[in-house]
Amino acid sequence: MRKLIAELRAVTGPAHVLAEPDVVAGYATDWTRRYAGIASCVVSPGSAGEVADVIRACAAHGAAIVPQGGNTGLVGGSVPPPAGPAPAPAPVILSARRLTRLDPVDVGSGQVTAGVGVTIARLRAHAAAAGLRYGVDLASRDSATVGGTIATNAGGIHTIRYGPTRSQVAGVTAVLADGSIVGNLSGLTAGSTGYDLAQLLTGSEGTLAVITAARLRLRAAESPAAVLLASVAGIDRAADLLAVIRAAVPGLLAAEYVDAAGLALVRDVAGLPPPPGRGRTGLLLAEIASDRGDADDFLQRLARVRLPADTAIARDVTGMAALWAYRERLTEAIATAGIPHKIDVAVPAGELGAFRGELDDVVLQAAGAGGAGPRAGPASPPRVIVFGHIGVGNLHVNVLGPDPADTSVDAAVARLAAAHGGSVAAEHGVGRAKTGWLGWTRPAAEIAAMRAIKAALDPAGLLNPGVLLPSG
Ligand code: 2HG
Ligand code: ZN
Repeated sequence: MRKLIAELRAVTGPAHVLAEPDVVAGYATDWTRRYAGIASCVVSPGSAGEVADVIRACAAHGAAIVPQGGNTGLVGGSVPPPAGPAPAPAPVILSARRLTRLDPVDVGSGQVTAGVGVTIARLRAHAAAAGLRYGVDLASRDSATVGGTIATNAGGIHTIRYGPTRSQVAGVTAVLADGSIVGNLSGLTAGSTGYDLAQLLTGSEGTLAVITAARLRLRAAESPAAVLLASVAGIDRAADLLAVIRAAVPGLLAAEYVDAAGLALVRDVAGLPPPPGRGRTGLLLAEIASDRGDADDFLQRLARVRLPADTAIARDVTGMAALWAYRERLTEAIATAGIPHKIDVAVPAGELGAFRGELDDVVLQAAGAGGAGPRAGPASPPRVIVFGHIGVGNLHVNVLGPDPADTSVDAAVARLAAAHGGSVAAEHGVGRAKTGWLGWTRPAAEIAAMRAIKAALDPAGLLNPGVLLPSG
């Protein structure tokens, strides 16, 4: 191991290989604190060439590589497993921290080239300064990176308008497991010459190659003209109201849901004032773009929609941010209440009510059957919080209470989503958490095809082993 670390230091310079156990442990633990592993060191290469040399050195020593961006992942995909197979050296975390080059915006093509370590907040500000917009935004924008969001095909709050990260990726450069550098950043929209590497790597969670830079599509600038916050008694009501708003007002930039339990918690932890309504029901938040730059246009359209009487509409930046706070501060609020089970799923619009209707019983049953044993049950009933990007059927089910090491609740909720025609993973990736559930929605032939691709590109299984694909 010392020899590998010395070789890595020779590649990047000694300052860019961290091996102090305390420091490494920080990188080896994910945002949830639920997934923590063992790594031998953290290496931060400063160029694609250095990434290639790092990969070659690791391969020579049989050390696995865990690519890592902002480490804001929630499914264990950006951290190593608790213990590697006995004789093999512990994995090396390959951090994107120094791959932060951000080229000037190419206004002609409406694209920009960014290193994988660039944060989403920086990218968005950079695009905005050029009068354009990057289509992906999410609450973890200050830490989440271009690389991590490509690896997981992250969605975020504007998926309803611009699609997930996949829709923004026009090209990548990446280093394969044998150290060869591939891809291109030309951003040619017309250029079809076979397999699309950039799209293959998007959502591959670091298992096929290490992406070093990306060519990203930007959108025309469109600022939110208003944020609307309505109190709704449950997710099916939220879905109904959203359908009406959507039909009346084209150009929704976001459509988000927070249930009553989430609202109570975020108000309590973040000290937020009561929202519109009695504050005891759930919330539907819609962010509306003014399609013609005419700020009053949408109000006339909204006037035709029968909104709940106490709906709040904010049109100034401060007012809009105040309404967003009920949604945006929820993840951090939940983290203060314990280590949650976070189950990111997709459910078809028509099934949202039925899914929610069955959810509490499913959680209760799974929690009872989990670590505490069927008769004992957990000490107190699990707290179920449901929120997320309702406009694209992406729900974040958070459950507090059951032992973080017990995955019964997670599996049961994912199974319920699959039973309703949804997906066991929507925008957070599969990570280490969900590999065993892929077969619930992906046919065996598709999983076999994914395995064949993995075997072709990474025959020694060095790139993020144990992530995305089920072992065995
Ligand atoms: C969000 O939409 C993130 O805020 C995090 O995807 C979701 O905390 C979660 O479960
Ligand atoms: Zn989300």
